[in-house]
Amino acid sequence: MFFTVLTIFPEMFDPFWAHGIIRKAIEDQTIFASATNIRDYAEDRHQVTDDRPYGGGSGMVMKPEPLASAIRAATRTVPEAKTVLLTPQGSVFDQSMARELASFDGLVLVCGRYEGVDERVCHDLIDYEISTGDYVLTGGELAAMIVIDAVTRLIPGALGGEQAAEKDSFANGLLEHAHYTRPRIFEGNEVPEVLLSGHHQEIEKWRLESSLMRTLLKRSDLLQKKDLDQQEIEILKKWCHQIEKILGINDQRHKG
Ligand code: 4FV
Repeated sequence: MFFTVLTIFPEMFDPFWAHGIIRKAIEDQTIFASATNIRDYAEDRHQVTDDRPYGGGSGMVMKPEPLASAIRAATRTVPEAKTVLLTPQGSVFDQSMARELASFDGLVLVCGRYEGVDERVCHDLIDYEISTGDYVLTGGELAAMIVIDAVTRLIPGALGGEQAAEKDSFANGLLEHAHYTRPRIFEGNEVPEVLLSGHHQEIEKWRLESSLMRTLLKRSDLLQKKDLDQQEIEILKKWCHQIEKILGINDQRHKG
């Protein structure tokens, strides 16, 4: 996977390339990553990349010429790359989009600044408009890092042996189960006994129930759009049963 970032602040990516799984993936050549300064494609001697908006108003807009030249240069280097503009106008990024992007050989990530980029660039040169969320950033760089991070994790070999992306949150449409590590007792709170049992089937069942409960309580929207399998249906029905029983007893108590 080739990541090419187009930005007026390429140095922002230096610490990002130099740490953790991203650093290892670059060292192992699992990914190839570079940040290019859009200014290098501005032909005037002041390398201007922004200008005042037609129609007036506050703020500046990124000029189309330097951006278009930078995008064309990047796609000449990686012809099969998809171009991505990070913008609040885009489809909100999620794990399934990360999986889709991870299937390509290359991504050219365009980071806007100021009020945004000239619309004509979006029209002719952008394959994907992606937003990392409904808020306004000062630039697309942080959003580009989020996309690169989430996509890199899905590239085979990027995560060391012990980690597996298919066990991720959202991999099965659920939030991840609760995680515990030593000490067995922390400030009086014990690790759930089943996790110490070595009984892998019981542990998997506990983890599925933990995932389902956390998703039910924190992100029931995810459960509503998930295609539940038989085991998940059984667990949810069991909980419904328990809740109806409690409500029934409570009714009796009040009718008493
Ligand atoms: C953004 C987002 C975002 C908008 C104007 C940069 C800023 C400035 N990008 N997801 N939310 N971009 O707010 O991706 O150019």
